[in-house]
Amino acid sequence: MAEHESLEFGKADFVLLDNVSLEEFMANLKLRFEKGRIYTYIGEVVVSVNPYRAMNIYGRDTIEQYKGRELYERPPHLFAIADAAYKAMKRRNKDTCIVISGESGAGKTEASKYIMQYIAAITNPSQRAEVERVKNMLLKSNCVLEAFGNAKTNRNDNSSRFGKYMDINFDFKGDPIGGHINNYLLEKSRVIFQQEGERSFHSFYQLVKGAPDAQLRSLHIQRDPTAYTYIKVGGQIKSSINDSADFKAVTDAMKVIGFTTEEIQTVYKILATILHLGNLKFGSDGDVTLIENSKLVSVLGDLLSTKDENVEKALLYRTVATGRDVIDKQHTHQEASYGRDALAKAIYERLFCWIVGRINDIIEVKNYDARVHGKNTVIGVLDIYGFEIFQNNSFEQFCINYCNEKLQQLFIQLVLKQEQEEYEREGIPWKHIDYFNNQIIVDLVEQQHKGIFAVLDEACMNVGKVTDEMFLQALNGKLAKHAHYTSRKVLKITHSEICHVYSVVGFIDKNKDTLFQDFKRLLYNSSNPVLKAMWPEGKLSITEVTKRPLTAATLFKNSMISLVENLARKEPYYVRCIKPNDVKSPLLFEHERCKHQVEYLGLLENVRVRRAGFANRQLYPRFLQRYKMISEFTWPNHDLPSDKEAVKRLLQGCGFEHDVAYGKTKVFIRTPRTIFSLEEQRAEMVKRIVLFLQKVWRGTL
Ligand code: AOV
Ligand code: MG
Repeated sequence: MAEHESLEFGKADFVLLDNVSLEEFMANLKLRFEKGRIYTYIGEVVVSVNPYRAMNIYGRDTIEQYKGRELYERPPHLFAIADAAYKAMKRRNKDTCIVISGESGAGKTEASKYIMQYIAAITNPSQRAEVERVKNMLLKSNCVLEAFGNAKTNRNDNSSRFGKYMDINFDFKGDPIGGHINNYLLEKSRVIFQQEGERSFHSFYQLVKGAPDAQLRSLHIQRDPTAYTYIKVGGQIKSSINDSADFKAVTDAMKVIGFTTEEIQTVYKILATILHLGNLKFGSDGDVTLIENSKLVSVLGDLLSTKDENVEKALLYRTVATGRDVIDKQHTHQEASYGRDALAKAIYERLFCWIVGRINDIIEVKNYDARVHGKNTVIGVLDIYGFEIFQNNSFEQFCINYCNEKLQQLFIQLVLKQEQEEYEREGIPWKHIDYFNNQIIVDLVEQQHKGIFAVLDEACMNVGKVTDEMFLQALNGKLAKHAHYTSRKVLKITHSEICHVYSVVGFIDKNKDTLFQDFKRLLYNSSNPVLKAMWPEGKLSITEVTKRPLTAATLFKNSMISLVENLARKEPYYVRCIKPNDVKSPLLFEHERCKHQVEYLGLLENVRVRRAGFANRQLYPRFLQRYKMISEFTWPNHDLPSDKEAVKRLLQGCGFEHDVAYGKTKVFIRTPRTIFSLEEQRAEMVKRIVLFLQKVWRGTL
């Protein structure tokens, strides 16, 4: 419990507050932030406040201080949590995960990178080349994924626009041997539209500003981001980021990871294709829809390695099967624009998923035989897009915020609910602590038949024209009585401290996520093998396509459910990030903003549960097995009626009686200090026993 830290910096663990009240919690959080102590514990949970300035606390010396130490031996730090997750994995053969949450701009992505750097730094002491290669890949993959998946928003200059869960696999020695990345719903609408003050994905600006002249020429791109409609909608071209330097870093990272030259070229061709698509204008001549700037068609043909006439046809017509006939139906002006935008979004999303897939091919664990090498264990790191409410919130925010609610529910389940239930099960005296159970909000969104996603899907299934207003009416009809749902013109969810408000405009369209089949066939028939490989479903002819693809909401819901199941199977460690102000200031601690976050993250309840609770618990036989040598009553064997009695006697003998409680099957230990002391005594005894045995063997006793 970091007692060596001076109180001048506040309490290093909120559990140590004199009174657990919101006021005291906030005062401690503020004091520590102002003193440059950005991390504070709640037991084993790290609360982090974004410092908005470079901190000198992530270097080699700091890493050394945390390596192999127990949590409470050093001041609170991300490294301590990373070390705890690593130790649990290594010592106890457990799969662990580190879940990082907090609103947009609170510091999740930065935290996830420091955690990965720490793990990379403390592993592979023998410098095995293969392990070094894997570590390098894992670290380099961040840079590439951020280029393609992050963007400047009004909340964060480097906002993650996708969710990321990365597993790092370890061998029996505890060295990384590979990994796997799962990505969740990229906010692809950003490819064609950004709110005022925002940018599209970094990758576009990097290309336009950073690519060498010759490369730009070959892509028919000018060095001027304002020349491209899609990436200037937000009116924000500049950011605090150096796009041109990043271009080089990202290209180098792709090379190091193992992307071939042809692959890298295709990546940039796709970006250029999107930029050109955005400038494509449709006009009409009587009933006929035309492409006004038809010169762009041949540019697109060149970039996509396909015939110009195929590009033109796919943009202006769609093939439809009517009974046995297959005909080409011309798009209206509006349909053509819709198709163009859908194509731009789809190829960017496909590119992103393909990049993740390529990275996975390269980092996946190879040649590992568990029968020979023992179990391969995993540490997962989750860095998602944080809760966000803008002036105008749409389907994307709805999904992002649902994801945050679901993870909050997991936190409640694992930290608050499970803890209380275990005390009850074990018969430990326990005062119930009230907390808001988020399940009701999660159900409101994801429940079968009745949830918002189900109502949305149902609306999308209807034949004929379904409008967003009809969807809203259906919601109002089905959910009118729900305590947390209110609606008139907007979709609104309220609970405790949170109020989500969404405009339903675009929900139907974004959920259906239609991409005309013709585009899929166009891309599949490209003579560029990399591009072709991204669109395998283009192989099917119009009469072969029968299945309606799953909706965006269903895909997202399913991926969230499996993510949560995956996390729940692992031993979780938590980092809870807080954003101190909205102006990115290192000095400002906005009380109300922070209080709000503390409340909806349920941190005070967390302290209460933790305080009433016990830091450590172990089954009686397991406890005895580990510590029996430190007591004359239990070493080498005890003659007491039960293991429970033996544990009692052992702990009485050590003077820890006041710090423990005895459950039906487990002993509960309140403070980590007691465990620490037991460990020390054990280590001392083991040393003595070894010395004794050595003497016996040498015959010197
Ligand atoms: P997020 O991941 O939580 O937002 P980031 O990790 O991108 O937030 O942090 C936002 C910005 O805050 C970074 O770009 C840094 O400038 C600064 N920052 C965060 N943590 C630190 C730190 N430990 N030290 C110094 N500066 C920091 V989002 O992805 O938008 O939900 O969607
Ligand atoms: Mg982020």
